Amino acid sequence: MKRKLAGLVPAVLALALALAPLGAFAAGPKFQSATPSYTLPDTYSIIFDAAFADLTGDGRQDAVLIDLYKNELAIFKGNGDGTFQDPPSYQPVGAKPREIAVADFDKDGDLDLAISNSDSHNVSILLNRGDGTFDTQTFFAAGTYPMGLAESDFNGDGNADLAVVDTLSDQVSVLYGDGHGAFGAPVSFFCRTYSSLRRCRRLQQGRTNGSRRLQRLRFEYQRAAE
Ligand SMILES: [Ca+2]
Ligand SMILES: [Ca+2]
Ligand SMILES: [Ca+2]
Repeated sequence: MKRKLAGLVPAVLALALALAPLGAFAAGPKFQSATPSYTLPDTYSIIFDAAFADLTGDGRQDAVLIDLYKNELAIFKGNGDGTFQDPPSYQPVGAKPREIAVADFDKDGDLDLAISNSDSHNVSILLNRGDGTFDTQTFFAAGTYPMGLAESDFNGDGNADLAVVDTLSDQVSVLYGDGHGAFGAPVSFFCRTYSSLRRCRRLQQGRTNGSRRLQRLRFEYQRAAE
């Protein structure tokens, strides 16, 4: 559903890498220059995560970048030929946004966005109007200093849920979705020890065919422990 580039990268780099042909990586660590490239206009912009999904419903992949410095998203609409419309549109999010998850949280047929905001200790939910514009964000509490973020239907009720890694408390918080774009209070699982990590693994395994999600959660655990 999306491609992600996690971590701190220069503001111009994320889309440049995204646009590089896959063949450029096949023969070794050679990078092909990617043109055009896209740059966020603010000198201090810091792209912390990126996601690629069709947010406008036209069958073309769009790009969403998190600007950690400005506490906002930049959304580049895709042209379907490897280029994007520039300038992007912007959406405010919480304090120090970290990661993006994409899913249809209100089950109306278009893709919505969830953003973990570490310094406001919550998740922003942006519901898509169907054309790549979004309703005013809604915040949901997500533990202490949330960073890593993954979506899945963890309890099998057909509604997309969120798992958030709370980096200052070494725990994973799960926010269960109601299928209308809202989420319940976070349910936390400690992951400091191996036994409690196994409990988190079982949480993931409760999802049907959830092996890929399991790997993701384990990865996030490792990041949280750094
Ligand atoms: Ca699109
Ligand atoms: Ca939706
Ligand atoms: Ca669910």
